[in-house]
Amino acid sequence: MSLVDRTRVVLGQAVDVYRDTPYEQRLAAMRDRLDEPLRVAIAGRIKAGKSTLLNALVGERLAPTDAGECTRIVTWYQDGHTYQVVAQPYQGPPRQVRFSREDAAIELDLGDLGADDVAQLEVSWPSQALRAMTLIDTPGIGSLSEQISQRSWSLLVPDDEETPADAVIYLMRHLHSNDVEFLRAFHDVEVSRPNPVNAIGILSRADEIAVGRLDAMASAGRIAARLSTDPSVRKLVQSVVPVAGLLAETAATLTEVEFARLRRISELPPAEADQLLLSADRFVQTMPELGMTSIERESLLDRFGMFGLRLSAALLRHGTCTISTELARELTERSGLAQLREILGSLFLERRDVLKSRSALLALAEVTRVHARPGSEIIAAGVEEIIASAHPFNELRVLSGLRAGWVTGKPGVVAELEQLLGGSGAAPHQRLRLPSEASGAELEAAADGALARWQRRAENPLTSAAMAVAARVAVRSCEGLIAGRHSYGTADTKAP
Ligand SMILES: Nc1nc2c(ncn2[C@@H]2O[C@H](COP(=O)(O)OP(=O)(O)OP(=O)(O)O)[C@@H](O)[C@H]2O)c(=O)[nH]1
Ligand SMILES: [Mg+2]
Repeated sequence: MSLVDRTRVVLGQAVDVYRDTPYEQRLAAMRDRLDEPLRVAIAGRIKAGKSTLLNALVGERLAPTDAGECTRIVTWYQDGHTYQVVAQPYQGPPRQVRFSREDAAIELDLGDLGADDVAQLEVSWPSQALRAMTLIDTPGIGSLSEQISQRSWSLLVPDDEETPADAVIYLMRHLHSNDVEFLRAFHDVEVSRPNPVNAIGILSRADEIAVGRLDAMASAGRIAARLSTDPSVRKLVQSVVPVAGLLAETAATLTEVEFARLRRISELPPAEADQLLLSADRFVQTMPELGMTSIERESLLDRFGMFGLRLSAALLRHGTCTISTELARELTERSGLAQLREILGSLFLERRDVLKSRSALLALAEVTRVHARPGSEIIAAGVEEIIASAHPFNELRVLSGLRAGWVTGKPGVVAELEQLLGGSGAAPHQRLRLPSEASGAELEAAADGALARWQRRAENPLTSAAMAVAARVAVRSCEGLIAGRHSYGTADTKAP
């Protein structure tokens, strides 16, 4: 039986044990959650670019950016049949919130509710992207003690049993001591809660890194690569990717009017265009013959940033792009969003069942611990059995052990182990370090080779105790690959 099926069964038993108690409904909801999209929270410091990135991922300007009281409320964005916004006030029943679309961005009207009265907002929006994952936008974390930070904090590290998010995208503009403090605190709590296995780091607003110069993304890439190998960062997130969220958001929602204005800039003689794009002030205030008001220029600047303007002008001038859809595609590619999507796919979506089961089992373990009643000890034992025996969890455990530095070895061996266990993606070719077009025979040969190597390591008396345990898990992963039960992310788990 697959991990997610085993989890469903034990949750079903728990619903029976807790029938007619206040927990019955919650347990049933946990079971339903197994069939819902993965829940991914977007977290980080104030103005890190969280809401902008969310919009880029959805491809629409749903989340309010910049000012506005709604940025202070935890907001869920989920796929739905209709467009609807519901507020969950701290007091009183949920209520529908009126919204309008202005300038392509949605505006909410909370009516007589203040932002402080609302525990969370739930936005339903028909969207392909949201069908794969529900996104949770969180208020910026300034200091851990602040009241608003507290809301994000309690979403990510709740006091009670259920973690609302299965995985976290953590935005950092550059590593700040607060980031480390924040990440540590939410990684402290056992295997279940966010740990490097379900957290991805983003070096956000990457276009601003080299003050918007055309090589900004390359510099950002180097910084992100350095961060990704920094041991203190590796303990906290799987990897760090640079993303220029604003550019990605704008590319996804580019209008023909904007395109026409960019074209006008690109048609200036190069020296003049360079002068105009030297600074934001110059762009807004000089060259009246351009025929754009300062308001139009400001809005272009808000949508693209200096880097986006320079890049777009260059792409149009060199003829790399001639129509708006081409420009949009090129900007998306260069924003880092495509790479982020790929990583989200291989690290989160491919192992969504493992991540969802993990959230559910941890929550269930907590319910049985805190609210024991007749029969609950059997449930607790069942949960423990799954957590201890399910192979995907063993893989996750070893992966976090590697990240935390408990499992050590030669760098080459550690790197191989990490990939074999799905640290860079759960697909067989990713585990076996082969190109995606590798043939079945190549995969098989690589899996056989890996099996022999890891068996030797597991049995070698000179292997450290921790590495021997890890090697045995690797052997199981190889056996799984050979048996064709490769997508551990979604498929089976029980030892044969
Ligand atoms: N240049 C540039 N600006 C960005 C980028 N992402 C966001 N911004 C700008 O940064 C400001 C804050 O962006 P938001 O997306 O609202 O940031 P946030 O993290 O959601 O902010 P809070 O929710 O208030 O904490 C806005 O003015 C954005 O336009 C980016 O990738 N590049
Ligand atoms: Mg925000």
